[in-house]
Order: sequence, then C-alpha cells, then structure tokens
Amino acid sequence: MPQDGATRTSKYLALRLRHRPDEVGLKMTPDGWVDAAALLRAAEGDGMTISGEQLQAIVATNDKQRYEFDATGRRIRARQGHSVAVDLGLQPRTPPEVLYHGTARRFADRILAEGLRPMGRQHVHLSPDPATATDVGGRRGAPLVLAVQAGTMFAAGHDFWMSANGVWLALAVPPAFIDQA
Ligand code: HQG
Repeated sequence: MPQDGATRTSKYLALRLRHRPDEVGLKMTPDGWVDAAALLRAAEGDGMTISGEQLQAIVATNDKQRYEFDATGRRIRARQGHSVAVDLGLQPRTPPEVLYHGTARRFADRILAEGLRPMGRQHVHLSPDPATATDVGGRRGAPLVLAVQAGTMFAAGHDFWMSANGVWLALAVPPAFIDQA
C-alpha cells in the first residue's frame, strides 16, 4: 500500500526518535528527549521537509499516539519502541491478568521454546486486547496471537510497565507464561 505523507513522516520520526538519532548527530537525553528544532533540521538534511505545524499535527493525530512533546513544547520523544537505550521513567505497575502478543506464525515454535525476547528493542511489546495484537502480528505475515499470563508472571516477580500510549512492556516473557490464544 502506498504511504501517505503523515505515515512517511511518522516512520521518519520513529527512525530518528527510536532507533538512529546518532546517525545525523541528534542529541538525545537519557530519557529520550530530542530538541524539536534540531529534529526538523535533521529531517531537512534527510530530504524530508517537515514544518513545525506539521510536527504538532503528527504528534496530536498519530494513530497510535507514538510521540509526545515535553511541557515546554520544545522537545519531543517517542513513547515506546526504542532500540537505543533510554529510560522513560515509567513506573512498574500491575498488569491485567492476560495480555496478548501478536507475532508471525513462522516464529511460533521458537517463541514457545525460548519465550518472547525484545529482539532489537528494549522491551517485549504486549497488547491489552487480541485485536490490537492481531494488527501487530499482521505486519510480518500471517498473524499469530499469543496469550501471556501476565497476572501469574507478575506474581512470580516479573515487572511490567505501560507506556504513555497504552503498550504494555516487559523485559522478556518466559515460555511457561505463554499460551496459544
Ligand atoms: C518476535 C509496533 C523469534 C516478535 C507494534 C516480533 C508494537 C521472536 C519480532 C511494536 C522471539 C520483533 C513492537 C523469539 C520475539 N524468537 N521471534 N524468541 N521473541 N520475537 O518489531 O512486538 O507501529 O521489535 O514476536 O504495534 O512486532 O512501531 O516487535 O515479531 O507495539 O509504533 O520478534 O511496534 O508499533 O519485532 O512490535 P518488533 P513487535 P509501532
């Protein structure tokens, strides 16, 4: 499917705010903030012209609310999904009894054997409902939705966090807590 302008811009923001700020010399604070004006200059250098107004609009209307400004409006960060090391300052919290992970069918055997791992990112991403997990898994082919026994896992001492845009995060999920939904 061809991407619209907002999707292209959001993907560019993900690249610079989650994965590769350093590639264009963008400075990121330990809690993930990047100066918004510097980001727009970097985008220009990458051949992607984004106005301040467009950036505001993307942050406000982004389908998954992936980005946020700080209280001054001068700094921007991604709310989750980083591969670069950041500490977003999230507090651990009690998860719902069951969370869901959407993946591709071809990964099933490996995941059921070794559990969910963060792979390139800082966390394993879990969804509060199977429909969202189906969408996540569908990005990689025929989707498979796994149920994670989050309540049991929490009781066993594993931490959970929830990002500002409602994605549940864990460092890993051992296979004992995973069922085929
Ligand atoms: C898989 C999107 C083999 C895992 C979504 C996934 C999400 C394993 C892939 C966010 C494995 C990693 C993250 C194991 C995990 N063996 N494969 N042991 N453990 N995997 O993209 O969860 O649109 O890093 O199932 O909505 O797909 O970017 O993670 O298929 O919230 O905002 O390894 O990205 O959000 O892929 O997606 P990813 P994800 P955005």
